[in-house]
Amino acid sequence: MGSTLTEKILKKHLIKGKLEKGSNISIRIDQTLTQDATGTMAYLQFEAMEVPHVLTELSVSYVDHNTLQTDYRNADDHRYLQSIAAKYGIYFSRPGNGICHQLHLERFAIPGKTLLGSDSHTPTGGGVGMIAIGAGGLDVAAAMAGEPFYLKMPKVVNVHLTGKLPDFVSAKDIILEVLRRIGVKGAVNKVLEYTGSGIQTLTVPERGTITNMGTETGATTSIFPSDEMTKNFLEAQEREDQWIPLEPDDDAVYDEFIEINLNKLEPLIALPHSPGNVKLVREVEGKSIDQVCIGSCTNSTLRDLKIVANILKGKIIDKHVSLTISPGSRQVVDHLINSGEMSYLVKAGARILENTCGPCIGMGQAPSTDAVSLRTFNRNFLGRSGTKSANAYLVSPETAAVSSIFGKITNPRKLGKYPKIEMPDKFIINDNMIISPLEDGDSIQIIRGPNIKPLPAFEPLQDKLTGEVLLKVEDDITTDHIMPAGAKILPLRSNIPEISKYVFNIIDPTFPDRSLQKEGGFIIGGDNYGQGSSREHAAIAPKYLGLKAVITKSFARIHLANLVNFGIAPLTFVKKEDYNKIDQGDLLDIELKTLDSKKIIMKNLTKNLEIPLTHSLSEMEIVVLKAGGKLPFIKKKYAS
Ligand code: MIC
Ligand code: SF4
Repeated sequence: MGSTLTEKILKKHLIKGKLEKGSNISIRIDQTLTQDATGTMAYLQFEAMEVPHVLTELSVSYVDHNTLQTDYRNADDHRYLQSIAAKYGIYFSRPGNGICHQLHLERFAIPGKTLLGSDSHTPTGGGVGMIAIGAGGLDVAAAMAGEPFYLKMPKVVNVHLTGKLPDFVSAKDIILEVLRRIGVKGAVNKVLEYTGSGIQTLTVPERGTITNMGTETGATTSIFPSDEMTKNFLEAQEREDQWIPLEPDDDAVYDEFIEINLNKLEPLIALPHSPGNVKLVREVEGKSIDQVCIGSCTNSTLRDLKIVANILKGKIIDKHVSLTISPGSRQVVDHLINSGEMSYLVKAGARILENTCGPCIGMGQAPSTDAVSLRTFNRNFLGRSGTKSANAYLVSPETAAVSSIFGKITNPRKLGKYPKIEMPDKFIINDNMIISPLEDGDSIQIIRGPNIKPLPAFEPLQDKLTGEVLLKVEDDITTDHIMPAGAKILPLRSNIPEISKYVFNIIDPTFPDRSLQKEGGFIIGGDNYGQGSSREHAAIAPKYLGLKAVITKSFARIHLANLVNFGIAPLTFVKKEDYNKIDQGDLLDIELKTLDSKKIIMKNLTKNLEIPLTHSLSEMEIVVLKAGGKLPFIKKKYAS
């Protein structure tokens, strides 16, 4: 019986466990990446581990999220991160150099390696045939300290592509089609592995768009083989020595199968407020738009911006539309300037922003009241744009650019002729905004600004949890609901007491005060609780407010791990319908002595009911949870 590519790479990195679906395994991590919004906390935790130097083959710290710098706080974080990188042997990508995933793909991703990143879109690296996984900052800090990464052996889904994309249909439409078929929880604890003749037509950056947004299906990661296309890409990045061929065996056995005929794909669009709410562009054509944002780690490659530039060449955007462009990297900008294509964008009226996440995470460019915003990004959750009443739609660069001309959601085919673009054989390489690690960083002083507060210490988990249901929520609650981002809140990422004031701000701004008054309590959730980002602040800040356990129908992978890492019990209903037996305000009593047996009894004291609960935690996770989280657990380990 042959192996999938996922199994082959995992096998090479396996430390403990068996590669059997659903069983707990641990793997060696070769590379890590962090970005500044999660990185400050991750490195505070790394420092607490007291390891003198990172133990990975390569670790990179990117600054791309918090670059608005409306006061000293973002800049202080950048300075802290730069000093940490110098001290501990980490590459440092300076603010403005580009978006972490795009840069990592260009400069560092290597076929066959493992990458763990403190950002949920780390799977972008799967575009060159590596196992690239998003995780909470603490797990990434632990990997830098040489700890293995623990995960459930995922099922492997074969996404078999045939045919060739028609004009005006691009990689974004492929991943939107995957989302249309399986939705935002369709691939939880699964890997999406791409094969078929259709993949030969897709370049690495196009593959990166697909693996990037695979995150929105809940997948652990997504991966393409390493083939001639990969070789060409690495050659063009002057990294041909890092290429190795990698593919699944012909008789590889997959758990599930999805077939997509690229010839038949049409331009697609995700409607508010979920990336899984996918329709044909022509079904919603004609709706007036106020804003178009092109960029993000999904669609800011040279190919994407060249297509946009050539669609806009000689045209002017509609007078009611604001068009922003955030290029993925300086390499992309350099090419656009050299080729003259940057001027097509400028002349058409585009507002050229920094090479950062920008509007994707609400860092500026919030749309107007009730606006319709068309974005090439990967997420359109409620309020994420910075304007709660706005409606964000997710589309390809082609659909975004053509729509910006007409001022309405427009099928890009209306443009008539698909522009031809010329891609360079070699990319312009200029790594002077990446600072290499020092041989010996011992003498480096860490620089901490006043906004950087130490991580609060948390007590071990008690055997019996009592308290009130502070909030009851529906299915598919995202980490953007739990711990919103945006220009106002993101600068508080290194200050837990301050950021905790915004927990659940979008759903119920009274949550933080109520929680503190009641000395903590519980949250009741539906399916896929905690989908979306890797931000561990969605666990740490509620923990700071006294959250003891979250009881749901099911959890998203990264958030579940983050809850354990910070000592919050993630429990699930044995019978999903028991969700209906609890209301906000009910008093609960949960006995955790039986955690190991997975059989837990919860008493609803208000309604005088007993409700059976369970969990999906491994033995290791139970130990971590009981210790009050991963940090006390690791500290204990290094102390002994
Ligand atoms: C996101 O796209 O939501 C983010 C911002 O990149 C997050 C990380 C964070 O919250 O800092 C992610 O995707 O993990
Ligand atoms: Fe940045 Fe947006 Fe990508 Fe997150 S999804 S890393 S905020 S560009």
